[in-house]
Amino acid sequence: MGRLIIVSNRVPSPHERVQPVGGLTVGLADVVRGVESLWFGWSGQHAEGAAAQDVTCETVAGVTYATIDLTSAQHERYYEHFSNDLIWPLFHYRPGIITYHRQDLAAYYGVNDLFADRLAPLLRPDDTIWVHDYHLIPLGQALRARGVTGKIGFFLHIPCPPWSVMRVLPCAEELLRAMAAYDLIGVQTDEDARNLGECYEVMGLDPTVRAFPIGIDPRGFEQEAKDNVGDPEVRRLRESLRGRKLIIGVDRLDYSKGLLERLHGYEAFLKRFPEHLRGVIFVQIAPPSREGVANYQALRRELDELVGFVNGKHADFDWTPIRYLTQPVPRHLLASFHRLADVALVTPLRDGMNLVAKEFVAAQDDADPGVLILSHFAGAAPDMPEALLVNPYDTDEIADALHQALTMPLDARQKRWRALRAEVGLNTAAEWAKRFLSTLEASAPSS
Ligand code: GDG
Repeated sequence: MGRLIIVSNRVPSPHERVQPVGGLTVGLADVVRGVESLWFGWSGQHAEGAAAQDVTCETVAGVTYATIDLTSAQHERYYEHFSNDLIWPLFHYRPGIITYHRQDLAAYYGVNDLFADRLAPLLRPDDTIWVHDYHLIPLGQALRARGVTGKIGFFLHIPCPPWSVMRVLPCAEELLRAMAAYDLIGVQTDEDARNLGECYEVMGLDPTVRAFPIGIDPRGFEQEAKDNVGDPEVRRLRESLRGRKLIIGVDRLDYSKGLLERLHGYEAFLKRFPEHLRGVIFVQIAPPSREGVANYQALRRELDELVGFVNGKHADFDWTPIRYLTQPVPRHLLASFHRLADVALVTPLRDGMNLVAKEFVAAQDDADPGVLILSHFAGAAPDMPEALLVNPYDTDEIADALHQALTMPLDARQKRWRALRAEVGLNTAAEWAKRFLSTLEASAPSS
């Protein structure tokens, strides 16, 4: 058995390996643990000139982290523009907010070629290569062009829209053709697999596409949640609640997460169910991401404004309905915060999977479990029917679900939570990786 080679846009820095934020790094951190592996990608650093493109290697606990820097121009065009201002919104069904420039497409291919140039010499013939996410769609093809013959699989962490949306991308066919060079293409849900299958049908191609819903390490997360309930910071949160119910939201600050819609829903709840005024506190943790992209800056401003508006309108001099934190919270505290919470609000407008929904479930306890409110449009929704499923565009539905969750009797909460916990326990990150990699090993070579 050769090594496992993971390739993703970002390789976590030593600090991020301990405190990963973001679904992909969290999921993969669990996968590489204990396997001889090499993780290749961008360091997160900028450097100009030829030195930027040298590979730096560091081996920690059997995992070699091999990184290159990018120039600021590469970062801007490949990462901010093409990946995050075009593919990300389009694949999240938002063609109305995309920006396309041919120079960005060229930079996208340029960085994928650079990755292939730097990675190919590090490879051994029996390595299995697993490429992650939308930044690296053409990488498999670029590696093949450099004579790499081992198995190469690809996993798309974000949703895949149907052809009618996909074709808005001016280079859609070219990119999908490049993606077809992988021996296996994994997506999150059956809906994504159907959509991608439809795109390939239109193009007359038939690559292997399968759904592999990603999971978490539920025991690990549960343990962190239990172990840290006595932490002074967690105690501070509990004491500050003074017996009020806690509603929690945890998201990267991203328009796909439905944060504005959630706040409107919460406001409708405060208006329509005044009996809960002063009896609840909504803690929204929303660390900013992709701060160089204009749409994210605009969302940040809108959120700041809306939180201020709702708090100003409904607060009393000794109670504030929303606590809004843009500082990331350390993972062990986050786990215990989830454990304290009575309700989690997870309302993406579209989401590949959404690990937060699964983490909330893992952190709860059977004696007094909280209730998960989950958007239909999260990839997690089809496997979590015991959550209170909502359409995030319907503010009143969010309001109703909040009232229902906060007044739900213990036995009903336990019944729902036990079913959800069983599901989260079955489809773990480790199982996800095992299923993907064994399907990849068994796949027929694509070239
Ligand atoms: C992509 C897809 C798919 C968040 N805030 C803090 C923090 N987080 C952690 C969460 C969770 C992760 O970041 C976010 O994961 P999600 O799955 O919710 O979302 P994306 O980052 O958009 O991930 C997504 C995922 O990839 C995996 O395939 O599920 O659909 O979009 O683990 O807990 N962690 C810490 N502090 C924070 O403030 N420590």
